[in-house]
Amino acid sequence: MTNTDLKALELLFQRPLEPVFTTRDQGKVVLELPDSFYTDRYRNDTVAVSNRFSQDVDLKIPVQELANKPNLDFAKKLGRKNQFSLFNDRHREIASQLITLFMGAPNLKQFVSLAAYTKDRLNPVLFQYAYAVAIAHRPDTREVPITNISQVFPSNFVEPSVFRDARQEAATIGDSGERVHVDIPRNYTASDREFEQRLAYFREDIGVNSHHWHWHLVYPTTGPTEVVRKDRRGELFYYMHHQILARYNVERFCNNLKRVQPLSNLRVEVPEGYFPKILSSVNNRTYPARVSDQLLKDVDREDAAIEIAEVERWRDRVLAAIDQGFVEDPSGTRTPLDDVRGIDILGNMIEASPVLSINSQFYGNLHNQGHTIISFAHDPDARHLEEFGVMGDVTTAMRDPIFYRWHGFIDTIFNKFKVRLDPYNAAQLGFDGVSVDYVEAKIGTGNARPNTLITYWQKSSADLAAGLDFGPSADGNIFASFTHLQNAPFTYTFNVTNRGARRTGTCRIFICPKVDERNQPLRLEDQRLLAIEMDKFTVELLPGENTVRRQSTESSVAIPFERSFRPIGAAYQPKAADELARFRFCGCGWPQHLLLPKGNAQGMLFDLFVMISDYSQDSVVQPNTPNDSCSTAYSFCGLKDKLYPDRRTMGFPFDRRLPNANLTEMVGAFQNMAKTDLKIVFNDRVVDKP
Ligand code: CUO
Repeated sequence: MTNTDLKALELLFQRPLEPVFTTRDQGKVVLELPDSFYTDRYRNDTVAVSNRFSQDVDLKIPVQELANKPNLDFAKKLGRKNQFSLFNDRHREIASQLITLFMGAPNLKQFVSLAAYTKDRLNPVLFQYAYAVAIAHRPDTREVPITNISQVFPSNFVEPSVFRDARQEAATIGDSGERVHVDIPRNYTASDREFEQRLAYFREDIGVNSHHWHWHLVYPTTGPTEVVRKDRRGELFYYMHHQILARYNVERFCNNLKRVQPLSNLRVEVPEGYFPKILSSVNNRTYPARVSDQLLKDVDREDAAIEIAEVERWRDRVLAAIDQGFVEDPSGTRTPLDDVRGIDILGNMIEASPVLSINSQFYGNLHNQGHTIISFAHDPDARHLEEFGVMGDVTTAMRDPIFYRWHGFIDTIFNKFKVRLDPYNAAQLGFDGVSVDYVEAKIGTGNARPNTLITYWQKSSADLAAGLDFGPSADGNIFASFTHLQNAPFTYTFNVTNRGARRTGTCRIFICPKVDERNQPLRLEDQRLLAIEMDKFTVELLPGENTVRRQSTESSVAIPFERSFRPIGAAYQPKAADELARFRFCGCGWPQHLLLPKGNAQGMLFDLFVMISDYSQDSVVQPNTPNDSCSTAYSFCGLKDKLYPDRRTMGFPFDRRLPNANLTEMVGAFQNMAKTDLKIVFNDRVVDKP
């Protein structure tokens, strides 16, 4: 990166707990601060401190004095060693003010100064969150890559003994220039006595959790309007989390477990316990656990207070609104919950975003406060001085089995609304004159058997050096190896006949499980709720026969491994302008290595469903903003600064009831749809990443 201001911004993602005057980029770069930037602890030693850290560096980046020093009193309530939660009202309010402050910096240089000045004066997790939101939304920071959260705060993602190994390894071989490798153990949170442990590979996957963090970073609930108010954000809250649920439930079938039971009753004991064993970076304590059969309680703490009865009241009001078919704003004006805008209104109201909720006084803050109650179940009145558990933090919530029960409940509310809408009719589902005649998915290009896909374990590594504060700044990075599910890349091939003039269609690919965990066939209504979106793209159809080919790695829901875990440091940055552009803001998206569910050893059966819909009913006229070069995961993440690029409601056609008795009948009734049996075979072996 040529511009040193942009470089400085990138460096502020590294070593989040170290003072801003220490070196970054493996000891190669240092920021030169005005004396007034040093915190009281170092104020009397500014010369000595800056000399110490500016020896042997290749680059010194001067930081401008601030025109006005900001008053940071608003953030004082959150100490530097406290946990920061996006689900906590007070924390969100602090974050909102900080984002507003960052967004308001008049130019790039002053933004660098503001960030450098505030970093050591604020809670480090709060800082990194608000800072990343500002980088993602300021027009002048478009080129700054947002470092993946698993690399900024690795302790939130991996088993803590790894860090001791990493420091030890780096101290012994780090200076030799060799790469330091450490192993993250598998299956460390529970034994196989706990059935839920069968899903640990999914819940504790680094890519899954960093995707979730990144999604909430792109779609904050509070902050300046231009940051919060995004096209169809409430609907995307529903849809992205709904897809996570569908994937999780299917993954459970693969492991002989039944679907999650939605957490609809907050007054009975929760059988699922969870002992996360990961460390919080800010205070070096492990995240608190929740024992099995814990009863949830009203939360009455200085940092959070919420009664279960209040959450129940909000739930009942939301359900009543759905039953009545309209919502009311504070002045009593009614807005109908129709088939176009209804789901978006509900998403923002249930999550809830205080900026976008139609009436947060009345409909409350249902989903967020559910997270709060669950996350404090172990210490609801702070008598043990414990902080929240993993459910309190978007970087860690998806590790806990109860996440899927709570979101399962939220999803049932959204579905109550969806089933009230009329089933899709023939005009909405069909595409006259277009027929899909043949569908297959096949691994590679050789003679593999069509429609048999393979999953296996893969060992990969990610660089965690950026987040290892006070660690060795030796030349070389620290690679942590971990084992994750992987799928063999495959190609879809469709034959499509177009009996009209040249036209455009949207190709929608889903897989639906055919049977449940007991091998019982699923009804269309169940398949609809469990349909996993695999891909969505436009196709140009010439008159006559067309063959459409698409690689699984091009999926519109997923991003490749390399984009989730790109290495840190100048040496790894692309030099060419177009590649550099692709490098920025690209971390949101389902991990490609979990694109397919695990399947099972015998081969689990799915319907591979393909539909080509009429693009003239799907297309969206975009505002004239620069192209986003990393738009590949738009189904889950939308497009930066643009409208959601598909006019149909998200999940179409499976988001609403369908007019047919089963999928075979539906595909028979509509020529623009086709399906085939697909088998996913799991191969229980570990392969090193090539
Ligand atoms: Cu993503 Cu509950 O919204 O965690």
